[in-house]
Amino acid sequence: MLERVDFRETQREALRADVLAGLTGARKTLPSRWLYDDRGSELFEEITQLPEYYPTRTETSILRTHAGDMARFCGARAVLIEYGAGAGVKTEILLGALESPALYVPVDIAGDFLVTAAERIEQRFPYIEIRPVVADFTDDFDLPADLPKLPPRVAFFPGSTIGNLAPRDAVDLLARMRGHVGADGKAIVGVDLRKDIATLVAAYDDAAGVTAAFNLNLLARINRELDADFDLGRFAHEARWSEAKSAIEMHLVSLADQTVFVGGRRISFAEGETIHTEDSRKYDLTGFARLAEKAGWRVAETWIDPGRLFAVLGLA
Ligand code: AVJ
Repeated sequence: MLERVDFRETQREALRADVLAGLTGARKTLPSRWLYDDRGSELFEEITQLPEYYPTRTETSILRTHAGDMARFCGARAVLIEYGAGAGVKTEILLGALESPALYVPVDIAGDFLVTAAERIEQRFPYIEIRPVVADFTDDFDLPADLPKLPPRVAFFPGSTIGNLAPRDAVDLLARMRGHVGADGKAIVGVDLRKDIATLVAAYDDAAGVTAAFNLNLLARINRELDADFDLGRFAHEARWSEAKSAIEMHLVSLADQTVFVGGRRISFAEGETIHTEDSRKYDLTGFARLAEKAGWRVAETWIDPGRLFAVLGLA
């Protein structure tokens, strides 16, 4: 319990530092990881069900179709390390296809979430051993020293979360995975692909307004946790395509000249000024292969849907 209170307090301090740094620069920006408080995670779950949001259902169908191949790619007695504990449908598809015995190592920064996730997996797959690791996978961390090294380890990173990272950070994370699994290890990574801009923009600006609510919840969270006074009616969600970055950018646009009191500071917004809240990069297969090679990987397998919307890559 005490540990949880400490974690919340540390998180609040980190949020305050990020908000002040992000909103006092020449161009206002907030790190996308703060989108996922309880409400944000709930809204993201809703996003994955939207007709416009193709990535989750497409990746899930790729996993279902090719689970057998993926399990063979993992090999016998696999040690599956997941970056960001899913315990969702995608994880269960892969775990369900793995030959037993197997070892599942979910890595997540939220300890209580990790425990719930591990319990669910334990119930569904009693023959799979689980070794949860509490760590921020966007930073360097060590795996438990007694984790088996012998059956090649496999890093699992679904969801195209790799797309939220700047290419340099994506290479760092892929290199960290290489370090964790070793030279004979493997990785299975979900990557959202470039496609026509209308499809991309619609996926991040849905008709029902769920993505707008998801983005605006960041301001509600800052109001809640930092006693700020953002007026949510005076900011609007925007999703725009950046050709230069090959990314969908999410922004919150100020609808008026206004000032907001946040973290003990008064921050001015001009009408039309934005807070940049997320990048979601879209790769083509050769572009991602180049990125992976910089981190010491080669693309060994490409599992893709017939519409070529999304790819699950086997790296070796
Ligand atoms: C789960 C982080 C990959 O970038 O598509 C969905 C997050 N943001 N709609 C994505 C998100 C807006 C999502 N990721």
